Amino acid sequence: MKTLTRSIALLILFATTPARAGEVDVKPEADVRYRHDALERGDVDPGEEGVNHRQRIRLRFGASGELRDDLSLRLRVASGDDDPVSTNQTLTDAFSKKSLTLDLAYFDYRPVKGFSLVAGKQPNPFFKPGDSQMVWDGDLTPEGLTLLFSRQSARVKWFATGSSFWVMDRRDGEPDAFLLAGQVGAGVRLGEDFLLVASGAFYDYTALKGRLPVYDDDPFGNTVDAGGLLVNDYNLVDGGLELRGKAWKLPFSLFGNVAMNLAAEEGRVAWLAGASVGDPGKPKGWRARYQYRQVGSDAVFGTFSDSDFGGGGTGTRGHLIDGTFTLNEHLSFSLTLFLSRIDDGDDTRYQRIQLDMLVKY
Ligand SMILES: [Ca+2]
Ligand SMILES: [Ca+2]
Ligand SMILES: [Ca+2]
Repeated sequence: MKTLTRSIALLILFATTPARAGEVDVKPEADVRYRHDALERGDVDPGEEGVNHRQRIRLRFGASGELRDDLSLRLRVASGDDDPVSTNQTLTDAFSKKSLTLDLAYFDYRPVKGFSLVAGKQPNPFFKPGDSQMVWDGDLTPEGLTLLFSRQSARVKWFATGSSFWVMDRRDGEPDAFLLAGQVGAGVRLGEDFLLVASGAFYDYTALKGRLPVYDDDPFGNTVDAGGLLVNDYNLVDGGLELRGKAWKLPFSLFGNVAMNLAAEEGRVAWLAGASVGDPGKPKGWRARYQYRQVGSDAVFGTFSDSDFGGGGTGTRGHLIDGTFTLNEHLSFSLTLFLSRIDDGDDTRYQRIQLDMLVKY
């Protein structure tokens, strides 16, 4: 199946290379990240058993085509196995050949000004304050249909997003599991230098409660019963706020995100607050960022939340510090530090350092 996916993906990529594309405006995209990852779980001294060093690569390679003014399509393959929240490939197994997977495959149709219909395996359409991964891991590419609306006036940009995503296709009369999601928000310009973005969302999962976890038989921190079945439904309300601006010529951002699962009785709240300074978007640009996060065991759906913080999933709390330096338009460096604890009854300490080199075009 994997070989088939890879062959189809590569075929389409070749078919859309600029030389053969005729009138269509095709843009290739690619990035490769090389990462050193050091994880320490539990109260052990560094260097002792319990610290795991590893190096990992991530490749993403694709193309997008503007077919008409109102229609575009995009395809991307990535390294890794089929993990929904990671495309990393650990360097291991005697230089064995590594697999490619289908990461994005969708089209974007804009029949009316301000409206957009996105269909397929697509980028996450929801606004996330400060790139927060509390509810949605940054690698997640959901599958289904999204309708987007946006309207720009002099100082305010309104946006509304509605999605119907297929979480699990089941058969033999078993109900399929969906994620039905809606988000509304606005970005407001305040004076010359400030932008305030506020959002509110409702994320309703169907047909999860009383069933097995949907990926890898792992609830990723969510509560399961003695038989391994999910105890709760997930009906999330989510609020986000971000203030971007400039102070003493330095770009900064303040951000916060709160989510609550209305269907759970315990561990139902998650929140995050943080700040960043700098802008890594240009050559010689840099950014330093800090956030504190607390995620109740059933506050969000664990399978789709951050795969790195606290070892991944829910039932975590702690600090996240990261810095990025962009040397030139193709090369940047990052350092990320996780200082967290896991709500596993023992309050296990989880620390992690990631050192990244990223090359992209
Ligand atoms: Ca991830
Ligand atoms: Ca079905
Ligand atoms: Ca529900």
